[in-house]
Amino acid sequence: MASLMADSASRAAAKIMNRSDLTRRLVAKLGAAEAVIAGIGNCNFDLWASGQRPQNFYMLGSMGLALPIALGVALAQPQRKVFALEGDGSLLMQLGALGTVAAASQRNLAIIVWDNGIYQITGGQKTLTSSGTDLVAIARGAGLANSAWASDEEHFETLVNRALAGDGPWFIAARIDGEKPAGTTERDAAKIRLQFMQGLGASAAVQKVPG
Ligand SMILES: Cc1ncc(C[n+]2csc(CCOP(=O)(O)OP(=O)(O)O)c2C)c(N)n1
Repeated sequence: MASLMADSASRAAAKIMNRSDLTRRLVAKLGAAEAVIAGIGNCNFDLWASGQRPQNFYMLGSMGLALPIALGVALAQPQRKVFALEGDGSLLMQLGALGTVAAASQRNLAIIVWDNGIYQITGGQKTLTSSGTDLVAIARGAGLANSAWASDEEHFETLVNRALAGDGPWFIAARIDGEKPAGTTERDAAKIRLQFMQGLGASAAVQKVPG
C-alpha cells in the first residue's frame, strides 16, 4: 500500500467541507465489522445522525479521549478495523495519543479529525489550527507516516477506502465549516456502553440492553 505522503494536499489547499456530509460518506462505506468511536459533542452528534450502528460508540463528556478509547478497542480486537473521530480542539488536548498509536504501529486503527479551527460547541473560541497549527504535520512528526489532508470529498472517500482496505495506522484530516451537526445524540451513557459492547460481541460480561 502506497504511503499517503505523496497525495496529501496542504492544509491551506484543502477544501472546506461539511462534517455531516463527510460522516455520512464514511458510514455509507461501513458494514457490521468496523467500530467507530466518535469524540465529544458535534463529532458524535453527526455520527448519531448518520445512522445508528451498534458498533458506534458515542463518547460523552470526556474531551480528547476518543482516540485513546479507540486505541484500546483496536488493541482488544485486532481483527476489527477501528475508526476514531475527533474534533481539532479535542485532538490538540491529547496529542500524545498520536505518538502512542505510532509506537504501537496499530495497523487496524484509522483516525479522522474534523478541523474547523474552533471549539464550536462551546461557543466558537479559536483553536490553534486557526493560526496555522497543522495536524497532519503533527501526526507525521508523531510517527504516523500515513497522514493526509483530504483535498475534497472525493479524496476523503479515497482515503477512507484505503484505510478500510489496508493496514494503518491511518490519519485523515478534513477541514470543515461551522455548520451545526445534523442531530443530537441521546445522552444515555449506560445504554451507549451496553449497545457498543454487544455490537462488538463483548457482551458476556455485561447485561443485555432492555427492549
Ligand atoms: C477536559 C474538558 N475541558 C473542556 C470541556 C468543555 N468542552 C466540551 S466540548 C469542547 C470543544 C470541543 O472542540 P472540538 O473537539 O474542536 O469540537 P467542535 O466543538 O469544534 O466540534 C469543550 C471545550 C470538556 N468537556 N472537558
